[in-house]
Amino acid sequence: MKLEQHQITSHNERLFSRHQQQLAYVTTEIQNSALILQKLTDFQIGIPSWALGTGGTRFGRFSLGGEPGNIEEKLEDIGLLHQLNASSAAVSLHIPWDSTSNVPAIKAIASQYGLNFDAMNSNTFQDQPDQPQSYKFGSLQHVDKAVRQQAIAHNIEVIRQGVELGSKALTIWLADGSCFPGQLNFRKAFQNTLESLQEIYAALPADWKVFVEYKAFEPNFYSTTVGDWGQSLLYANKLGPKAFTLVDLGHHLPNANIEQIVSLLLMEGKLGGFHFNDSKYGDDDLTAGCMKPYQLFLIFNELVEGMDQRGMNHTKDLAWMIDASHNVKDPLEDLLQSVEAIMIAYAQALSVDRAALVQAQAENDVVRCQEILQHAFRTDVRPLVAEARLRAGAALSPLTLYRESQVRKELIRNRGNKTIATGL
Ligand SMILES: [Mn+2]
Repeated sequence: MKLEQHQITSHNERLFSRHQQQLAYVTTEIQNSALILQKLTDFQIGIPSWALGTGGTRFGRFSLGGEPGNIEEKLEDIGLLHQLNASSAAVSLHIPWDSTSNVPAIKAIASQYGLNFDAMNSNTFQDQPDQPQSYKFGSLQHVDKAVRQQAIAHNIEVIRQGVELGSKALTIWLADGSCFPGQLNFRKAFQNTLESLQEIYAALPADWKVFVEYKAFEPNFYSTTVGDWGQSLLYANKLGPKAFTLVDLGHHLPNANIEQIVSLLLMEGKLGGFHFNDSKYGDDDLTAGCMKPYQLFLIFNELVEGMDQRGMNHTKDLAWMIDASHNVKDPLEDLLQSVEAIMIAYAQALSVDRAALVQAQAENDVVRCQEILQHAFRTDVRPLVAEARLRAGAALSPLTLYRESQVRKELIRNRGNKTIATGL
């Protein structure tokens, strides 16, 4: 469904005077607010096609109703998010879940909503009904060459479909690893994976990137063949200039210093993109910023500093995507919350007094360093994020308008109560 422009306009009119007061205050507090507004307007976050329906755990899944049943409906839902927040202009597809035989129609729907195709995701972590070989014991790492070949061919097929749609990147996340000590020869698993990745890399078009996503554990519980950023960076370095590491915030062991990882990957020119989410215990795939908003800010602080050091374009040079699963919330509401949290963290990072921080670091003024970062984190930048949306023709409060418009009720009316979105 699509909102009428007058719905957005009248929503904004109702909130406008209060917004003006809040904005006036924050623009006096933050020196570079005009620049921040421009950067917020440009910044776009990729929505994962697999997160538009209710997620589940191995214990069960509780459907919400009105979930998108196909790629067309997924694009409609992301189009609605983008109408509400003007910050969700991309979709990250997952093959085979989103495979389509009608590429021109899909491209037409995407362009109607102003959406681009961000990185394509392959899937060798589960078996499809018609495939001859099983991924039970891995895919690109497998001891049997026939299994590796099947997984390589799948990734190359994902690239082919991505080229047709206008995507420019492939994300490979592998479930490969082992569940028990002794099950796997680590070196052989690494070598097999590297050789497989090299074949996929050779199939990349000149203007494509491949992102190697790492994850500490799960579904394997003893070893993971791309288990951390060091292993991912090893693969990326051995593969070549089109290969990068992808950081998923939920894929670390507890208390990992993700901001330091990000800083060093940027230094090496090997940070490719992001999967935003938040977690308390493991790969919880919760709403970005819901548990550790200060960590999210610190990560963005390193991103902004590191990208500026290298003269990178904040909007285009890294792939910004969400990877989440919604078990108890309306997925669309959850995604609106995640995008908002990411924009807030980005705005806060942009507001850091960089020159003062450099000086305080040089003087070993630890207290001042902390004060500078915490001042940025504790300044309420929400009016700036709202103003960027307003200027782009979106809603001052996307979540409020979503609820006022009774979107979910309408989706259930149109699609039914029992639809199940393909995905996790
Ligand atoms: Mn991920």
